[in-house]
Amino acid sequence: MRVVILGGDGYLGWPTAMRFAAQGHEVWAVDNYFRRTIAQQTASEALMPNPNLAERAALFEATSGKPVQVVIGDCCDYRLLEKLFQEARPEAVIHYAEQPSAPYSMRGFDEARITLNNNLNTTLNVIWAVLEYAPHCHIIKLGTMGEYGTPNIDIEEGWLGVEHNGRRDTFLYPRQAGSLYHTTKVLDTDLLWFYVRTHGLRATDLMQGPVYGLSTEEADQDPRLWPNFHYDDLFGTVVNRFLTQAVAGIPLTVYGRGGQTRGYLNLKDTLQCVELAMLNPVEAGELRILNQFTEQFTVNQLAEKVRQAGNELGLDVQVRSIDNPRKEAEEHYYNPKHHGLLDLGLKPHYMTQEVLMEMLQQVKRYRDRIDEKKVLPRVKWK
Ligand code: USQ
Repeated sequence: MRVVILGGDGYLGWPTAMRFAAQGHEVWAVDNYFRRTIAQQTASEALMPNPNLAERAALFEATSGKPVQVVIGDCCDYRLLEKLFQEARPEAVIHYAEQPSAPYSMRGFDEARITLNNNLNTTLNVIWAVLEYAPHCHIIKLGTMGEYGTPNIDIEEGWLGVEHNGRRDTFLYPRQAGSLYHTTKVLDTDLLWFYVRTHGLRATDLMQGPVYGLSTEEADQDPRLWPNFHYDDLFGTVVNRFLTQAVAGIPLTVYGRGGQTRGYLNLKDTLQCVELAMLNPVEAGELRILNQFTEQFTVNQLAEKVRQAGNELGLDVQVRSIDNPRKEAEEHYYNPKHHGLLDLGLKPHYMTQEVLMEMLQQVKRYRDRIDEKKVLPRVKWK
């Protein structure tokens, strides 16, 4: 298939570009290094040095023989997408091109505005590029489980049947996000749903939980192909942070009481999920919403798992609760459905001790590059 990956330099975008190219798809990876730039501006650089996108693509082509076409540019610039969509006529577009950090979006007015502008403008541009230049193209957009928040009822897969005064209808599941970043994803879903209803787009919105890992079949060929791995308080997700803290001898930073529960998944499963969505497109006029995670844990359970894996490797891992910089429920009901992707054929890679130990070994190779100043939270919600 001809597939355009927006945000192709990112933690998920680059591994996806390699995977699809390896499978023989024709791939365009688009990025303006926005995440690299704001990471540098906030002293939140990734653990490993990552070659730039053109260098990565050249390295990957040298090892695999498969090309990834690189486009450096800003998806907020509609002219860039117009030109690309006219040339590529994509059958699928994977939309990752968003500011991905909740804490960054809560840092101040400028970061709030940047997050809102970037995320919504990009989504609107993608929708219009499809409408005008590739009307059959399947939009696969990365949303987040954080759109739902932590309601005190079961979380359905995107939609909720409601009975009211003896009548029944189905609506988008109520959403109440916990950060401005997560709220932009709620707004993205509404935008998509509007254009699906009115213009007959075909779209899949993936409600993904926090991802962990470094390893994919393609990245394992050469550490220079690894995705950007963040352990800082802004761009690092909790498992990647805990693993790095364990290696550096920093007590694992459990925020508050640690009962916060989320649905997690291995990076390898993100690739499977996106591929399954692409290979099983929806009909025109359909918005499919899939909850994308494989298992759920509290923060305390994660810390305990990392502590045990670290101890197996002879690391003395301590766990310490610190003041929660976020405004979120620290003990709550959490029961989200997630059978859509399993029904499509997802084969999960679970968070076993072996998987955690392998990741600890990978991080240990870069022990000297861990900067302790990047670890403690620098942004407070309230
Ligand atoms: N947490 C800690 N200690 C830490 C870091 C995080 O206790 O050192 C807690 C957080 O308070 C939260 C949970 O761990 O309750 C998850 O935090 P996270 O930073 O891993 O995830 P989050 O900020 O929600 O965002 C990440 C990605 C985002 C994606 C989201 C999926 O950065 O792009 O949308 O995961 S979800 O969390 O399901 O909304």
